[in-house]
Formats: sequence, structure tokens, C-alpha cells
Amino acid sequence: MTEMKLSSAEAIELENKYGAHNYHPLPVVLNRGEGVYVWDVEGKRYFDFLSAYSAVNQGHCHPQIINALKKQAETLTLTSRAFYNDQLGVYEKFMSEFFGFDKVLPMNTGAEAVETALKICRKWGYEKKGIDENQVEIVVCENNFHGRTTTIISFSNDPVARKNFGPYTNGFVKIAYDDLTALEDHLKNNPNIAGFLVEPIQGEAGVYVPSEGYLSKAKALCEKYNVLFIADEVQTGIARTGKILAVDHENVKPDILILGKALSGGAYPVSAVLANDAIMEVIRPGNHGSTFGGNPIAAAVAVAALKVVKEENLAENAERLGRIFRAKLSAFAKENSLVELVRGKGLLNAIVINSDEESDTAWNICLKLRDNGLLAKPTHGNIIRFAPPLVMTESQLNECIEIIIDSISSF
Ligand code: IF1
Repeated sequence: MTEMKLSSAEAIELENKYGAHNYHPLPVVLNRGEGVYVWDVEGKRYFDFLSAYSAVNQGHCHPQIINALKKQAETLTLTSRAFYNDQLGVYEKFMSEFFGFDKVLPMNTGAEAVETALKICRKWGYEKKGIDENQVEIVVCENNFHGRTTTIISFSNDPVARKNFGPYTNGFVKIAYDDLTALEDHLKNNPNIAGFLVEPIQGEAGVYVPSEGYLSKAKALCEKYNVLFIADEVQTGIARTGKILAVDHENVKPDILILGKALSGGAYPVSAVLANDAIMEVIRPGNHGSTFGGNPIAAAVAVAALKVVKEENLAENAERLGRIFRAKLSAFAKENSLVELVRGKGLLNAIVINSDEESDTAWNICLKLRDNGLLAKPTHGNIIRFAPPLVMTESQLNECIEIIIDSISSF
């Protein structure tokens, strides 16, 4: 920690002056986190209703995760994959059994894991499906969010994320989300398709939950046309939606599973790609890697973070508290014209504010929530995402629901 005690204004000024302006943060400066709470530099306590975009599902600074981090950090931090280490194989076995896949490819950020999954899918397309050289295509959904690399934003339709970052990577076909007809049309008529990359719930787009059966029917179509079903669970995974994985709600087993964020409980960048041998064996030494991928700290932290998910029944808690949240906010929406609707699954929820995208109503509501001790941030324009740590208790949730209702009612 820095010696000097900064005021909020000073900290904001430093970031403005010396930091690239690639974000527009809510004006609050945090210096401590514990469980469902964070504190600002003036000592004010808030409920964290963003959880660092679902990376802090286990709560801020969970003792078991921090202890694993500290212990490994003072023992061996990084070997690179030029050598073996005593943490990685143990972690890989734990992950293989926890999620039910033969193999794990360890990476660091979510975007890296998505890129890794795309590379595995393409190589599988050439070497297993027999698609002609450089002809592989991967189906993605409109309004997707899978990260910020040049290839990933090449198939984004968010102009702010994409404009002036060309030339773009080819080989992607976009279809409407939650549209099985569109998916089948492409899979049936295009033999060059090797994969279908999908978020089980579209987070950034505004917590769009697809129709019941969409994921299982999409998986069946992928099997029918020999296409890999690739689930991006970076945001929806690790108990966030009330099951260990969002695809578990429909008992769907992806061909390739992408994890990140809460895989480490927010203590360290850890991501992973999981698949069975028939797919993962296309990756041979020298095909792919990263300096920090699979490092001992990541391995130790992720094992601790996943143990917390199971020991503290976080999926069941998210399921139960999510139902209470949506029931109470939906009742409120009926009597308040500002709230159009509430949607979500588990503790990944959002409210749609009855205003056009350009208006700053959602932003002003988040400023009001901040003043009332709860931190949330709008996603696209008029949608506010509500995603607290999954360790929240029912009484804390009810206190937060009161804050949300009082804050919105004051508009
Ligand atoms: C930002 C939100 C955005 C993701 C899914 C991969 C990644 C993400 C489904 C990449 C990352 C983060 C990135 C952060 C804001 C946040 C986010 F949806 F969660 F709110 F942007 F859409 N797949 N989501 O959600 O993982 O490389 O960031 O570790 O970039 O502004 P990453």
C-alpha cells in the first residue's frame, strides 16, 4: 500500500492525469474490501453490487483464498512452463474432476481463454473435421461480449469496442442470440463451420437470459452438424447464476468450456479452457502458451477459490437469493414507472430503466445508490446490472433491496 493517504479527489486526479482514459468509473475511490463490503478512502462502507463484473463471487479477500495466495507467493511464484512445478498438475487434476473434462489449458485473462478456445476450435476444424486450409468459420451471436483483443472485437457489433481497431480478423459468422432457426440455417448450409461460441446469458448486452431450452437445442444442433459447442462462462460460471455453470441449468455439456474471473475469487488473474482429449489433443508442444499461464500462484489460488464455492454452497445461495431479489424488484417495477423490468438468473440480474439509452437516468440512479451505500454501474445506457458477491446473506440482501427501492423512488 502507498504511504500517502489520498483523498478521493486526489486519487481521481492522479488516474485522470497519468492513466489512459479507457474507462469512465463511477466517482468512488475504494481502499478496502471484505466479503460483500468495500470501503472508500473516506471510510464510508458500501455493498458491492458489481463484484468486479462477477470476479469476486466468493466475497472480497476471502481468508482461505488470501491464505493460499500468501503461502504460494512466499514460496514459488512463477517457473514458466519451461519446467514443471508441484502446483500445476494438482490444479489440473482438481479442475478436470470439478468440471468433468479430460484436460485443462491454463491461461490468465478471460480474453486469453476465449482466444485459446478459438484457436483450439480452428485447429480441430482443420485436423479433425477436415475443413480446407484457412476456410474455418465460427458462429458467434449478435451483441456478444467475449473480451477486448483485436480478434474478439472483430466479431463484436459494439461500435465503441470495435471502431478504428481494424483491419479485422476474418472467419466469424454472426447470428441473432436465442435464435435456433438462424443457427440451424448456418450449420446446415455451411460445411466450414467448426464451432459455435455463445454466452449462456449475455452479460454485457444487459443480462439477456435466452429462452428455456435454447442452450440444449443449440448443443443438439452442434452435435448433428459436427460443430463444437463453446460455452463462454467467464462471467456466468462459478456459481453466479445459481448452478456451478450456467449451462448446468439445461444439463448441457459444452465441447469447450471457457472460465475466468471468479475462478480465482478475484485474487489473481486466472482463466482456463477445458475440453476432452479428442479435442484438446490437437494442441501439441509449441502450438500455444503464455508466460504466466498455469503459474503456481494461479494454481493454488484457483483450487482454494473453487473449494470455497462448494464448501459454502454458493450456487444454492445464489439461486435462493436471486429468486427473492427478482420477486421483490418485479413487485416494485409494477408500481414504479421508472423500472421497466427485472431479469436474470441466480445473482446475475439487471433492471431496465424506462428511458432511452442516451439518457443519464441509469447513471444518476447509480450515483444515488452510491450515496445510499450500494455500488452498481449501468451496462448499456439504461440497464443497471446487480451482481453482489454470492456469500451475501438474506438479511443483507433485504437491506440492499431497500436501498435500491428507496434510491429509485427518489427519482
Ligand atoms: C471490460 C462484463 C464486459 C466477459 C465474458 C470474456 C470476458 C468478459 C462473457 C473477457 C469480461 C468484463 C471485461 C470488462 C467489463 C466486463 C464486462 F460483461 F462483465 F460487464 F466488458 F462486458 N467473456 N468482462 O464478460 O475477460 O479479459 O476481461 O478477463 O473489458 O470492460 P477479461
